[in-house]
Amino acid sequence: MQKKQTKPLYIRNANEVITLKDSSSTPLKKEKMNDLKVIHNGSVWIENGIIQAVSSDHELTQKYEDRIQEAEVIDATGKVVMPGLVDPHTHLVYAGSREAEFHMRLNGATYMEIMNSGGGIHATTSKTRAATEEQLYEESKNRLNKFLLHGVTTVEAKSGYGLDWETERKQLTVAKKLHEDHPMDIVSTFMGAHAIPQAYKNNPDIFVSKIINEMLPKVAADHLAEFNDVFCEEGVFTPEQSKRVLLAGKEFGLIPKIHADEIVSYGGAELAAEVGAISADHLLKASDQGIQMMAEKGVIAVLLPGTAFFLMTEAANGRKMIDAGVPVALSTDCNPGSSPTCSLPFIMNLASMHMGLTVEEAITAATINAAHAINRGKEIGSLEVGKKGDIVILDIPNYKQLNYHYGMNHTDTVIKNGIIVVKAGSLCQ
Ligand code: IZC
Ligand code: ZN
Repeated sequence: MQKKQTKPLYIRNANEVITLKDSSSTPLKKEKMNDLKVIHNGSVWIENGIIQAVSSDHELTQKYEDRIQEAEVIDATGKVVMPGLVDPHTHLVYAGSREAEFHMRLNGATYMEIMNSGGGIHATTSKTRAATEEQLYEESKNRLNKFLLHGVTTVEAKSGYGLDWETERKQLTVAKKLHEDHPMDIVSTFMGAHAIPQAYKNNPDIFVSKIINEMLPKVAADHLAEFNDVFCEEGVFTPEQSKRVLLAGKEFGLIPKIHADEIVSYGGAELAAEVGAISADHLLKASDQGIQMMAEKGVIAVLLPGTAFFLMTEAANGRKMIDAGVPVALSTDCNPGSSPTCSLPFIMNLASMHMGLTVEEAITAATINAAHAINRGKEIGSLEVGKKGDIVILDIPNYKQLNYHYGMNHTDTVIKNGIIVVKAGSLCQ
């Protein structure tokens, strides 16, 4: 797909342009999450992939009077224009699928029981180890296309289905290649500490040392990731082991992230605050003290209500976290076991229905706060002069309909780096 646009792009006269304009360079908290800074009858001028102006159609038509002829014009009359959605937590690069486990769960088995009997993450690890780099690339590219069709223009992608260096590197290499070849931007996270491999079942600390002494140095030396994540959960990595891995990653310049307090309350939120993680993700069972500590340290809560939905458990208490002053972001958690979806808009709907977020808070959480959760708050997540031309045009007359028609895809047009990549709901080739 093409990566360069020569003509300026002029998106004109949207019913609503959701700008999320904010002069601070930190994630939005509390009542600020409700302020979308909407322009009615708004327009956006993009050039060289970067937003040059966002204002009323009247103002921009005057400003660019002499240049409209040379621009490619998109008429957004009757529609909503908003920042491209950002997904800050995905397990994008994997092989195969696990629908058989879904049926086992429908018959009463739990996610952890399946994992402990050698399925779950272990099943995907076997398939990912066996896949060629080309197969992994094709499967992951397919998912990226589905994300784009749902208005997502940047995703974070974790490794963690190798649990050996060769396969972890293969996953991170695929993510890097897709970042270069595909219109989507991909931000990589190393997650060697995703599960204890079967071979180390009785010696988990030896595996932890392997991650620290053998894998992390190579991730850093080859610039394969920016973040370092750990599945801190009872039966997986203890808070002590998680802390070792995260602090060691920090020594190599990798920013900590944590899968925290998903299934039991395990001190994950507290650990996130203690090690200075950029985000703590899941948090269904986070303690009040952990939430308080996250608020004090400004750790972003990346909430994944699709996972609770798919595992048929109660979602995290997003309302309580926002009220406590924790900046909240949203994500699909796209993975083959606990959240096989690329629909971030559906996750936004769940955030309102099952976590008590307003429509406005859900939009903030899937754009500017999600961008901050992957350290991209200065480049994406809002429509402001100087930011990337990453924009979604929705075929709805006002943003409140985004969460209202649940399970539907309103994406009409997607613009990535100032280039139209989805038109009338279909991918441009
Ligand atoms: O493949 O099950 N929770 N990691 C932690 C996952 C879910 C992914 C999976
Ligand atoms: Zn995850």
